[in-house]
Amino acid sequence: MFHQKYNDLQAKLEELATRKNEKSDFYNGIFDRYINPVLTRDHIPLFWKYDLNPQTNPFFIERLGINAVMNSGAIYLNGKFYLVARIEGNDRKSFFGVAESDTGTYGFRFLDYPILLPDTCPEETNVYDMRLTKHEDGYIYGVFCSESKDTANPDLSAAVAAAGIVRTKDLKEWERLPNLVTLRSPQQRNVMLHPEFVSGNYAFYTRPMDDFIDTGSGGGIGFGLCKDIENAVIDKEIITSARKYHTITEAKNGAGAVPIKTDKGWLHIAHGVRNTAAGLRYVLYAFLTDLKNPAKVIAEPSGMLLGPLGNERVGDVSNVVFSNGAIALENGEVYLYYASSDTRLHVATTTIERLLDYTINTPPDPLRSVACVAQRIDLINRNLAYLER
Ligand code: M1P
Repeated sequence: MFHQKYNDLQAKLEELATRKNEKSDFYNGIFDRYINPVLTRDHIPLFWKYDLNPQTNPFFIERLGINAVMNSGAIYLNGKFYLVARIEGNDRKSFFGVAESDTGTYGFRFLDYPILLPDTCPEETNVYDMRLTKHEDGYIYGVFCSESKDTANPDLSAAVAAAGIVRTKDLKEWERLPNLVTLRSPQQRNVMLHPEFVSGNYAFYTRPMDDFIDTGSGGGIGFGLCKDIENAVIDKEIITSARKYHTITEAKNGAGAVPIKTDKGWLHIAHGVRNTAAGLRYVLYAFLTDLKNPAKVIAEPSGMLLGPLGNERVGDVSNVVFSNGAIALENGEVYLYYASSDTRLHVATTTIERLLDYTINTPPDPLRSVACVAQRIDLINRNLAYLER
C-alpha cells in the first residue's frame, strides 16, 4: 500500500509538472489568461510533506502539509524562468521556495530545498511576498515582508510588518541584510527595490502604514532613497501612485512586480484594494513613471488591469488577485505572475508594446460617475462615426 500510494502520487505530480498550459478564451486585447495555474500546493515535492520511510510512517501520512502556493517574485536567469513563491504550510507560517521552468507558462518544478533564510531576526514570526530585483550593482535582491508580534500591544493578533532584505547571485546562497528602516513610517509591507541607482542612491518603493492591516494616513505607494543597502535607512518617503476616494485603490494599494524599463517610462503593475460588504477586494492596476524620475507618475489608466475572475475569486482569502513578479524578455514578451485568493499562482502573458498602449492610451479615472459616462459617450460617438463611414 505504502509504495503503491507513493508511486501514484509521484505519477500525479509528474503529470502536473509536465502538463502543457493553453491560453484560455478570455479576451481583452491587453493580456492572455491561461487555463491552468502555474503553481499550486499540488506542485510541492512529496518529500517536503511525507515521511517516506514505511518504518516511521506506516500509514503514509502527510506529516508537514502545505496549504497554499501563491505570491511569487519572478526573474529570468540563464535562459530559465524562476519563481520565488510564497509557500504557506498547514501551520500558517509562510516561507520561500524556488521553482524553475523552461517555458514560463508551465513545467515549474521546485528545487529540492526551500530557502532557509539566515536567522538574523529572532523576533520574526512570518515571511512572505518576495520581490526579486536584478540590480545594476550586480546582485539579485529579494525584498519581502518580515512580520513579528507587536509585543507592545496586548491584542494577541497585533503584528508589525517590516521589509526584510536578502541578496544572492544564484538564487541558492542568500545573504541577509538588516531590515529596511523607514524613519517616518511605523510599518511597511509591499516594499520593492528599484533596479537602478537614482542619483547614486538605492531607491525603494514603499507602502507607508500606520498599522498592520490599515494603511491609515499612508497615502499610497511611497518612494524613498537610501545610500547604503547594507544598512538601509529611508528618511523621507514621497507618494508615487496615490490612493483615491471611490476608486480601486481607496482602501490601500501597494507596489507589485518590479517595474519594467521601457523607452516610454517605468511600467508598474501594482495592486489596489477597496472595501466591500464581502470584505476587501484586491485587483491589479498599471501605471507608468518617468524614466529619469521613477517616483513621478506620468500615466495611470482608469480602473483595474486584472481582477479575480471565475474560480480565481474563491480561495483562502477570496476576491483577491495579487502580483509581486513579472518577467519581461528582451523580445518584449511579458509574463505576469499573479496569485488568486491567496491560494494558487497563475500567469498572464502580453507584450511591453500592448501594456504601454494600454497604460498610455487608456484615459485616466475622471473620479465621478457623470464624468465616466461622458468619457464613455465620447468613445461611443467616435465608434458610431467610424462605423458609419
Ligand atoms: O490577502 C491579500 C493580500 O494581503 C496583503 O496585501 P496588503 O498588504 O496590500 O493588504 C499581503 O499580505 C498579501 O500577501 C496578500 O495576498
